[in-house]
Amino acid sequence: MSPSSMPPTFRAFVGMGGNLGDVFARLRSAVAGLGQLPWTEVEAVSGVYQTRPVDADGPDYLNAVVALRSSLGPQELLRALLSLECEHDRTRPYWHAPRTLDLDLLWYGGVRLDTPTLTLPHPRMLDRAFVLEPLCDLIQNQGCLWPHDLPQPSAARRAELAALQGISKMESISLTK
Ligand code: PH2
Ligand code: MG
Ligand code: MG
Repeated sequence: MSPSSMPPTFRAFVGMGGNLGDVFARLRSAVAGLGQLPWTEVEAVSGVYQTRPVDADGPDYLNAVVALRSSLGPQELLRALLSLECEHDRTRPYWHAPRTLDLDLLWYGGVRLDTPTLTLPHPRMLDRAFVLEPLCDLIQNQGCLWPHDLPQPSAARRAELAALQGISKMESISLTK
């Protein structure tokens, strides 16, 4: 395809998490799956964080955030994320039930959307340490740009959320190596 007929690409951030079974293996497999989606490239993958369940029960979660470039539209990307969840044995027995793999579209190119199945940007993304800390890891350590249309939380706010919600970076493991 000549450059002029290439579809435009957009940056997106996807939140990943799980707290059932071999979550680390499923997060790794999900990163590979994201990289195999059509018209989609994984730009960067954050560190892995162990986090206490927020408004949920069950064991601690592992969470991470992935930066993508994609020519899929936001609804197409959402459908692809839901199929990847299914391929990784995701079930939904009740609201916020423990899960093998959760893939949430957090932010997509500054697009604002409010539909029954997708709200962009994700309405709680800046209030959850399990999203904010991996996102800040991508910005501080991997050269990603902060989503241009979102307010950047102060260091004090980040520390407050981290202390309230309980989060620690698992320095010894990586989803890409
Ligand atoms: N996801 C939820 C609810 N609570 N808590 C943690 N620590 N990590 C999550 O990914 C998470 C949660 C709903 O999707
Ligand atoms: Mg979620
Ligand atoms: Mg979800």
